[in-house]
Amino acid sequence: MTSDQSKADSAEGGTMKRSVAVLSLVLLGLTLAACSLYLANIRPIASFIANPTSGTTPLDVDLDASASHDPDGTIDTYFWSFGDGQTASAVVTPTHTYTVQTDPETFTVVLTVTDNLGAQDTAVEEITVNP
Ligand SMILES: [Ca+2]
Repeated sequence: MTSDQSKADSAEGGTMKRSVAVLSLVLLGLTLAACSLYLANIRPIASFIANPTSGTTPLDVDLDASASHDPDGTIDTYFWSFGDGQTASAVVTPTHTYTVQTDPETFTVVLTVTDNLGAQDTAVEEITVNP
């Protein structure tokens, strides 16, 4: 009776140890899968066209980021910094008006795109505005 009881206990202990080992392996596998997914993510490519890139104030510039893409996913966000202190987000084809007072000025437009896994890329274009 005592011997049977101890056998049963030890068998139960063995099953528990196996369960813990299996759970550990599953967790390890999930961690490795998450890491490889993150490491394998290819960065998106930011690209845009500005038209025109120079002119007299007030200058309406059409910006088009539709050539931006992500080789292995999708682009989640578009963020524009127009170079004159103003910004825009969630717009692929904004139009921005530049104004200068007495001297010509060059503004640097920076587009930042973020893919579905958080990787980013930027593209830059300069706009010259004459009074
Ligand atoms: Ca990607």
